[in-house]
Amino acid sequence: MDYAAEILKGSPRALARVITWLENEDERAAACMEKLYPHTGNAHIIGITGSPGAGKSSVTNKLTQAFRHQGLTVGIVAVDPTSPFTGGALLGDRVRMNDLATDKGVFIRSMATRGFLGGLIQAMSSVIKVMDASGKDVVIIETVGVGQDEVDIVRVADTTCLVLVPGYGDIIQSMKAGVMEIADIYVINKYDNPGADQLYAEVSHRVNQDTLIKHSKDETRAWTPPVTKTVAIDPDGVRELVEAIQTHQRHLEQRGDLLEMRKERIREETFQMIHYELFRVLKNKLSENSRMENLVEAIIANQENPYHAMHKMIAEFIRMPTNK
Ligand SMILES: Nc1nc2c(ncn2[C@@H]2O[C@H](COP(=O)(O)OP(=O)(O)OP(=O)(O)O)[C@@H](O)[C@H]2O)c(=O)[nH]1
Ligand SMILES: [Mg+2]
Repeated sequence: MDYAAEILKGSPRALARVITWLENEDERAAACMEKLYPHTGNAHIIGITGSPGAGKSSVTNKLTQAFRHQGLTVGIVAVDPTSPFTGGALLGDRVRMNDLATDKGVFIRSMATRGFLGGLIQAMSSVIKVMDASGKDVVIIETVGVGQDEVDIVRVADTTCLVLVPGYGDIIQSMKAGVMEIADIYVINKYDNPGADQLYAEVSHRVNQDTLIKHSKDETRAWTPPVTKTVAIDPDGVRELVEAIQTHQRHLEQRGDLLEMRKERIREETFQMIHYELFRVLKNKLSENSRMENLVEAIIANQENPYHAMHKMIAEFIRMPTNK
């Protein structure tokens, strides 16, 4: 079966299969990605990040409904830092996303953050590309913005939304820690809860300060991140956010930032791909005939040292014929 061709025709089964390959770092994914790549670059990639329980899934759900009303198709990747397959969080997500589950214009997938030899970001950006190639107009990535991994994931998004909620004592702290800087749009969710106006004022103040500094440094990229109010449990509760996201998309397109961003991303991704592939090939090579084990023994016995061994291995590797 030609999975790439099936994905291009929009088959959700083929889409699911290839994403599984990517998750398992199965070699079959590579050939497929090569065929799909020319069909990517059309989707608008939106990152939704924020503390656990901030309402990311609820916001994602409501955004998806809004995009569907506009006739757009949507892919969703929920990144669970713990266990997406057995964890309660996913169950919760399933319930909240129930109304989307039967919609053919929506594809939902959850992904673990652990274990990727080739790097989570690379696996993630491939998953996004598969969804993009399958014809999704919008791809939404939901991730808890706590660890470095999660912050990095957000870098693959065109538009990053940071979901904040009133009543958390750590807001100002996270602002200081630099988590705030990744946002293109701030979302004050649970606006129906007490303390929302105060949080809105704090965040707006902070954004204005930051923007003043940024603008004085770089006039051409001026974008003031809007602070939006949402109530993700209300039917019409994310309207302001939808508008902000689409304004940001137009901003990127008009200012040519999108092209710059994509170039930067291609540069980064290509380096990463080469890096991990070299690593994989070399690691396989070193596992043959207990070579690594012998090397370790030699180092322990003071007959070899790792610096010298490294140069020797690399020199040998560079002379190696490629298998393609
Ligand atoms: N009152 C109120 N409750 C909300 C709002 N948005 C979400 N919730 C509730 O907050 C809880 C958590 O929402 P989720 O959407 O699961 O939050 P999340 O950020 O995806 O959570 P994790 O994925 O577990 O980190 C649920 O009980 C939602 O119903 C809102 O705007 N107002
Ligand atoms: Mg969630």
